[in-house]
Amino acid sequence: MKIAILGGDGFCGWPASLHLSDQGHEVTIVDNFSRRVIDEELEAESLTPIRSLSERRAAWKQVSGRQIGFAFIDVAQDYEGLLEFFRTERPDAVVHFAEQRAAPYSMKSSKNKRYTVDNNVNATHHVLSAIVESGVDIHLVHLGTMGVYGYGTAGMKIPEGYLDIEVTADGDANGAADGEANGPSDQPAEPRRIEQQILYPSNPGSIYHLTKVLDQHLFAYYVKNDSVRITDLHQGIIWGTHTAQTQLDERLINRFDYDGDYGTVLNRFLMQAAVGHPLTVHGTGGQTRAFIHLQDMVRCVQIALENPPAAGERVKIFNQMTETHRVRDLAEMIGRITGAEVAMVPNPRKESAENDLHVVNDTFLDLGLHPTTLSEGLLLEVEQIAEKYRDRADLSKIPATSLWTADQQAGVPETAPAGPASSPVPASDSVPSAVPDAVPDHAPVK
Ligand code: USQ
Repeated sequence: MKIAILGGDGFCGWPASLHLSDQGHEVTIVDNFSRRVIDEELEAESLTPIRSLSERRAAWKQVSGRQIGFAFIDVAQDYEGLLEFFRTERPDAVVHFAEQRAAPYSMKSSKNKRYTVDNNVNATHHVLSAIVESGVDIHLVHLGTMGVYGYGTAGMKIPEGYLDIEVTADGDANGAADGEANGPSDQPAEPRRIEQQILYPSNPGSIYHLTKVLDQHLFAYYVKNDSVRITDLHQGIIWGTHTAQTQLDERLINRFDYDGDYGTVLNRFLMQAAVGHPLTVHGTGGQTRAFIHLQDMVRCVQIALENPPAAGERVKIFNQMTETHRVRDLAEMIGRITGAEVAMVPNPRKESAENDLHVVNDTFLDLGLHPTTLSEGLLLEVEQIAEKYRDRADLSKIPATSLWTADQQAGVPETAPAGPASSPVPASDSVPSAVPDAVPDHAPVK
């Protein structure tokens, strides 16, 4: 299959590109390096030393004998470039990872909120519009989030995208209300019960999550009007950093975000344990979330590509998660196996202090996913990766300081160490080595 990976230089996009290339697909990455630019803006780079995309692609060719193509396109801003790309490349499938993905980053300021909405909603709409205008029969696979549902369960398992509902129509067969005149037969009818399926009511917890809700409506419309074939993957929190391919060569290494904006909870706790920082549990730690290992993510994307919806079929929605955990339970478990201290810090987010979460994920299991669930061995493996690169960490970047409202407080532990983890990193080293790759290059490079 010919597959374009939008956002293929990022945390999910890079390992997915490698996995699909390894499967024998013809992969082209489309990226504008926005994630590397944000690294510079936040002065918080990946804990692992990621290479420039050109070096990554060259290393992959050397290791596997396979080529990954590249086109520099800002999907959110350069509609014509994207359209031209679809027309000339004619991909069978597009995997859309090209969105700003951090909730805390999206909540930092009004500028960040506007950037996240503009970037994410424009990117998704440009992709849909360009698929229709190009006339190419493309299956779109989009990385969505479990966060579109919110994290309450209303006493039931969260279904895969659609909720069964039943409405009562109290009019007669012609829709007139009881007692209303309605032509020849003016007999009130028995109330009728009508079954329907609707998109599960959304309840996003950040501007970032809200953009994925808006995406869902764009998808529903383009399926209805243009019969675009779309799969939306409602993904939980990723943990882990390696896949089978990223660990083949140091130059293929994936990102490891640990900072307060981009680091996600389980990887952050493992990194914090590795560098001797207290584990930063926000609030009571009663938040329950869905998780999936990075290796399962790439496999799920492959399964989704192999099982496209038919033209005219509604958006296929898969819950891309394998297990749920409560934040404080994770912290306690990591504290137990690593000896790390657990710190309860103020919650910088406006979110429920405690919630249950039960989720249906039957589609991927039925299609052959064998989940990689949390195990001590795998957790320690992630901690060891963090330990290996601990000298690159800037501990002052660990606490989450992006506040959801002025009423929240930063998640800073009372005993937090600050500054570099051990040997200081010279300031010049904090500039990502990959910047030369950010030079615009509109032609796909094969
Ligand atoms: N949390 C802590 N301590 C920390 C970091 C986070 O207690 O040091 C808590 C947060 O307050 C939150 C939970 O852990 O209650 C999850 O936070 P997170 O940063 O791991 O995850 P989130 O902001 O929800 O976003 C991440 C990804 C996003 C993806 C989402 C899937 O960044 O792209 O869509 O996970 S989900 O959470 O299922 O919506």
